Amino acid sequence: MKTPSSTDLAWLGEHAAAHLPAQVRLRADGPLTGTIGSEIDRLRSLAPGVPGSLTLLDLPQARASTLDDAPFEELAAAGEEAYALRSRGDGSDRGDDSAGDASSARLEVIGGGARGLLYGFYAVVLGLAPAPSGAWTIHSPGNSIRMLDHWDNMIVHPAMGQVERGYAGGSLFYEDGELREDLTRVEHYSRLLASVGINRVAINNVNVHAREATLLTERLGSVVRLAEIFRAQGIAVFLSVSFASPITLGGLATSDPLDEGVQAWWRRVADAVYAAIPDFGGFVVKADSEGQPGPFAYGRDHADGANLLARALAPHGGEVFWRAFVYDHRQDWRDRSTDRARAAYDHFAPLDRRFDDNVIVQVKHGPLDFQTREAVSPVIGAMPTTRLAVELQVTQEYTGQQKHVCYLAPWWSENLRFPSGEDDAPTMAQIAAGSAERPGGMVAVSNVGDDEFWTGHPLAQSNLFALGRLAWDWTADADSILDEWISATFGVDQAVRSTLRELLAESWLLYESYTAPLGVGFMVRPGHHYGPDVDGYEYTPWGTYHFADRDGIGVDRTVATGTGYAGLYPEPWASVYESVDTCPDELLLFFHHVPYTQRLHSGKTVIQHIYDSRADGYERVLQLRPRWQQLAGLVPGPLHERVTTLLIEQERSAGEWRDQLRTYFHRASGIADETGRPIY
Ligand code: GCV
Repeated sequence: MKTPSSTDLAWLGEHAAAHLPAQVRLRADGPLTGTIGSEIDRLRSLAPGVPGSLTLLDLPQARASTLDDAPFEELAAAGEEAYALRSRGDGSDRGDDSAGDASSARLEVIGGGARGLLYGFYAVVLGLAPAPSGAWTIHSPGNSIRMLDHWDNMIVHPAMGQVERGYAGGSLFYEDGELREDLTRVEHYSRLLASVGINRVAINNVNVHAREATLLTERLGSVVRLAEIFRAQGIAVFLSVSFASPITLGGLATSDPLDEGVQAWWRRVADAVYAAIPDFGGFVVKADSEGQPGPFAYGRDHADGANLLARALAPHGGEVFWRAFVYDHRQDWRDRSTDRARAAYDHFAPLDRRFDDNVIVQVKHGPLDFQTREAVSPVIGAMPTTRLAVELQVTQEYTGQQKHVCYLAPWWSENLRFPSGEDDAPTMAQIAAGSAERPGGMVAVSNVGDDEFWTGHPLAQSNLFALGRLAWDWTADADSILDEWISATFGVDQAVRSTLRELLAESWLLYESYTAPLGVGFMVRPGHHYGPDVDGYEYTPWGTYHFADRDGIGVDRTVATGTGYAGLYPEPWASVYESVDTCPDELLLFFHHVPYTQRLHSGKTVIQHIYDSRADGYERVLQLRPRWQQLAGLVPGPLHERVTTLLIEQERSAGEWRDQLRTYFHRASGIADETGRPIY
């Protein structure tokens, strides 16, 4: 564990507490039951005892109280994660010191259940929920699944490190192959997660190695301890499990999902897990993907595989998160007919209706792999009777690895708001959210490690915060979420706020501008995936190609002449993407192979766009550091230093991207940059 830290270095620190009106005190209103109850009691005890009050009541307490005008029935209908909020007394919405006579300020929060009460408390502390004076407002999550997956290994993996695609140090949970002794930071982390509404967490890598596989059996005690911590914040713990566990852990000869011995083994294991952790969440599974074992080995499909585990968990109320990230990672680059983008659709869409009720198919938001820009996965609209969760990547594998500033909420919002068809067709987020009978939601890969700032790049905390906020309400505006995060973390100093807004708000588009162009993706250094390497993946088996030659670039995914991928979308998208004329510029090379002289809707040719945006992007990166320098003395010194160091690396890396891409495409196309800027 690096320097011990606290929530002070994140959004639940001193600035967040400042959202509580100075005059408001937390008042105990009787004991709550259960461990979340103890947590709420603890939170109540944190506030200063001064005039005014914050009343925290759960529904039964509220019904028995004097708050007889509260919206009890509506709140009960909104569910146990909902809360009702009202401010009274000083006319201010959050009891801002400057507003009115705050000595009589009073905030009242009623939780639909214990979790709702906890969320209501955090919303007040962080200033997340407007509470108009006098009127009750009810807040409830738009998704019932709001989950973070950790790709943490117990043992440091020789190639992937301790946290696969982790850029914030080692694991928060494990050290030297065992659970950490001191789990104080896990407690802090669980509060950070609950404060933005996360209610599920998976505690080990989906690539399940030998040691981590034993969390299911001989190391279950570690899971019990983590579950105790997360339970206090209303968060259910999940394990990533290996499909081959009956063989590797159980000594069976097979893990065939239709084998009765295998079924009995999973039932026995699930029974033992629930005996130790009665509120255990369930399993996350990566099967038949990048070398992980799965049902294909036995001629079975992914519904057979998922239902095997679902049936072992069902008697206990557990869930299986079954990942749709299934593709051939040993493809021959010479084979132009195989398209990795199609794979999840081809494997999963035909299985709609086959999954048990407690299976959630977890689908990456794009068909490739968390690229800076790619199309929306067509799987999400193709499985109407299956419970789904959209998978996002908070850890910045392809988006700057927490060395580059890259606020991802605008990118996630764009995906979540994507309309699945014509007119009133539901958005991707609405489809994933599902219904009361078949609830789904959002899952994301965490960006947190044992780093003192939690996320390596302190500004990458904004992504963790935003993920929770969007999982709670996918319609929330990315800029407003950014403002919430800034005020909770850094307070309300105007200079700090406007600088951070400038640095972060458009940082995803900035990152896109100097990396792989126009939706073509990848072009990163194989293995670690950081920095430019245009042909790094071009002749590999991973299915991640750009097909650039002297005449043109891009992947032909049309129905007419390409892989047919564009035809997997409903209208209008199938037609929009099929034609070069209507395909959006930013996805042109994702869907089409075009000559360098192809004109974009922007009026530029493809080649001039590549030249210009890489050079302009780099120039804009150079403006970040001077801007950040203005905050010296206004934000904590160590944090300022860390960001400064990382901005220097971002400049270096963006320069490398600029020069490699401009030079590569000049050499490939032989076409001059009309601005005459340097090419090597
Ligand atoms: C956990 C990408 C990453 C892998 C990751 C995989 C996945 O391919 O590079 O490290 O493995 O996605 O989502 O399973």
